[in-house]
Amino acid sequence: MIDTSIEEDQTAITERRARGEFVRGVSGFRHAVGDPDFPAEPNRYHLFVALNCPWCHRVTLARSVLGLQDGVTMDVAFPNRTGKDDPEGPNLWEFAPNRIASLTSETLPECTGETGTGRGLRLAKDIYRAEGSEEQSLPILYDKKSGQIVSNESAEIIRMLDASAESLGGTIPAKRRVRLYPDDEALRQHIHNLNDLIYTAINNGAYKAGFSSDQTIYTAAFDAYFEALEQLEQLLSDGRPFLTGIHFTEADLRLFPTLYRHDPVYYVRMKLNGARILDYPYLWRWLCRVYALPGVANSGSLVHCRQGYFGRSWNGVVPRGPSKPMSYPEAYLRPDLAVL
Ligand SMILES: N[C@@H](CCC(=O)N[C@@H](CS)C(=O)NCC(=O)O)C(=O)O
Repeated sequence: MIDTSIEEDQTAITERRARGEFVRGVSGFRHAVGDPDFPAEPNRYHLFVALNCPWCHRVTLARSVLGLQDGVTMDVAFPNRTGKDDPEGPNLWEFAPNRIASLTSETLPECTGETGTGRGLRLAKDIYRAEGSEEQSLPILYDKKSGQIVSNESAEIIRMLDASAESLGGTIPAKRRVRLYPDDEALRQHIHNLNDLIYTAINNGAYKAGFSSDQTIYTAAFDAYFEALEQLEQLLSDGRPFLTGIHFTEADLRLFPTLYRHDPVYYVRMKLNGARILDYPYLWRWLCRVYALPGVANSGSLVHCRQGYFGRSWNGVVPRGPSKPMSYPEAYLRPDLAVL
């Protein structure tokens, strides 16, 4: 049985997909930094990400809050995939720093070429092809020394970065650095339980709502998503700053990418228009609190999110809002916007 806090159950995947259910596949590369072939060393590992992808957002967050910006290098793909006129085919992640975003009519300054392999590849798919794999997903953790993919599973990548932060070249001294997955067994159990709920109903649930073409599956995903938000609002209503108590952990990190996208993107794109996060005062304060942590604000980009999610859906036009009560992400600097 697959751990549902990491990946979806793959039972009857063909039939489920044929019925219109969005079912996420499994990640094929599951090595770990710390394995004999992949020792933890500064400046040996590289991340390939797209800033609109919420799974990539987990790893950019972990890299920043752990102070690994120097120790683990990174390339950023353009938020829209290749088009149908591309010689390699449509729907592929591309490293294209010169591509123009329709939202801004400019290039996106965060986008880079591909620098991790030393071969200046254009597509993420080319990184997989070099290993005989047909996968194409981001994020990828890559070993620059051996020229191999270590892992393409974000849930596991963030654990590795946390466990080996020091040896990977982390710049924050251990006593000041957050521990995403602390040693305490009871706390770990609490994190597992939260991960399970957050992955199934919220992180992946948002995709199930937005990308399934069956009304019944959509309705179930919509209901589960808002029930889970309600449950987390209750949990935070005792005044605790973070989900497990006083410390920011992996559970908070994994909730953040979805809630950060909810009001400005998912409310419309994933048809999750039951409520805004702004309508949940405790969740809103939690969101602002996490946004204010050092390294968090600049590990994501709502420009990339809006360009990526809307630029490939419907007619490709990107909605302008929200503008009331404020534009985003500036709203995340205002915990007081939601009245307790
Ligand atoms: N299990 C993976 C899932 C990653 C994933 O689904 N990434 C999406 C982007 S949001 C992707 O690249 N999918 C492949 C594709 O659509 O071509 C993880 O969490 O790391």
